[in-house]
Amino acid sequence: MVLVGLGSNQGESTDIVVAAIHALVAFAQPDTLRSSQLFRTSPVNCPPGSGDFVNAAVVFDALADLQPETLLAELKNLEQLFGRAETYQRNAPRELDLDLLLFDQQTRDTEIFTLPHPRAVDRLFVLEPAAQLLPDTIWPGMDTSIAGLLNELESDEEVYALEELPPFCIVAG
Ligand code: PH2
Ligand code: MG
Ligand code: MG
Repeated sequence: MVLVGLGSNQGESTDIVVAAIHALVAFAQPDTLRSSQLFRTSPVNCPPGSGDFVNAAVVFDALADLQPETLLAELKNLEQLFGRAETYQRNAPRELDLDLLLFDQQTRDTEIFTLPHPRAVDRLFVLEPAAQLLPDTIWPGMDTSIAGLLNELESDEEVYALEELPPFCIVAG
């Protein structure tokens, strides 16, 4: 099971996120990809003047032999394909951000990346969509389910479900 977080706050964010959800099917076993609702969220730790985000999450069964390292590189390719430019400004507005949140119960702590995604559990814009998909999944190293983490999180982030429907299996919001 792979959990990916999607975000966009530049360009046609809803269209970009929906198109990116479609693109992720390429890494999924047939008919396994499910999407959360789309959410409009207030920017967290972003430069002044940054716009709201569209956020979502998807879960799928990874193709056989797909490793987290390979998937991470593919996600980066997709970000660039959707127009994301390299920048040195932290959390600068971006057309597409694809974060590898979970890959089964695997963990990594290398130069390239940390798995599970280290900041995910502090962020409502991640946990809210993730909890629609995998409420009972235990977060590796935390002894708590995603629904439990969401429940415990104290946050002043604004996170609203959008009317637009994601292209796949819709989870009750
Ligand atoms: N991503 C960030 C930083 N801040 N805020 C929101 N609302 N949504 C995001 O996806 C997001 C963010 C870094 O990737
Ligand atoms: Mg991110
Ligand atoms: Mg990212």
